[in-house]
Amino acid sequence: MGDDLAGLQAQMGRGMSITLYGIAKSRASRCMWMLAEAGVPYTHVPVSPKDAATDPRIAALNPNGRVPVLTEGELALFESFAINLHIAKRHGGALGPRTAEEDSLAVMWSLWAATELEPDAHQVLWHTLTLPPEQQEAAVREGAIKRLHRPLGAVSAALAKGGGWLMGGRFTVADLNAACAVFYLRGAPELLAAFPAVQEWYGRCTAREGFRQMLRLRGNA
Ligand SMILES: N[C@@H](CCC(=O)N[C@@H](CS)C(=O)NCC(=O)O)C(=O)O
Repeated sequence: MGDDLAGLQAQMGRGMSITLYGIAKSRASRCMWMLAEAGVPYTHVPVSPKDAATDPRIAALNPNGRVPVLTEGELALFESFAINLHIAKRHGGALGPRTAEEDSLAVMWSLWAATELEPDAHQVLWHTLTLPPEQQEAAVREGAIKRLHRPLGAVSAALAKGGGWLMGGRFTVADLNAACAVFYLRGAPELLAAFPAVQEWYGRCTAREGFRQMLRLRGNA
């Protein structure tokens, strides 16, 4: 992205207030992490996922009836990773893409995190920590863990090539969004341990003050 375009976007974003809908124990936490990294003040409207489909404020902003939703001026956005890309581009400085190529890479890693990593990582979370033990299915968990070897191998390779970060040799929204999907693997530490480079990168991402701040909002869970 050229300096002119980035400057114009920053100018457009200045002065417009941001509101984030969704409790910290939902995918809104991803946006809380991003907003903390960018140092952007915002109003928080804590809508629980169980109320999202019937909350008229959400219905007016997200036809899917889900959180998170972020508004900035007239703009209403749903999809946690897309929200983070927006925050990074408009307010994130070096956290966002510096060139058109980096913009494409950030989108690529975000779509990859949503499609290649999140669905199976979510299964691992549900079948280790979220569901009551009697509803957890070892076969579902093991199947998901097996499939996750391929995308985790892809992160390892990208980190080796990229100097420890997914793009631009620095921590960016690409790392943040991907790490949000890896967060679902907290019930399977043995899986991450099988990918030392990913474990080390994830440790660096989650040692950041922005992540710690988000975790405190979740009650450290
Ligand atoms: N792909 C969406 C998923 C959003 C989503 O599933 N949100 C959950 C909370 S984490 C929700 O609002 N669930 C309520 C429902 O489905 O009724 C995103 O990443 O933002």
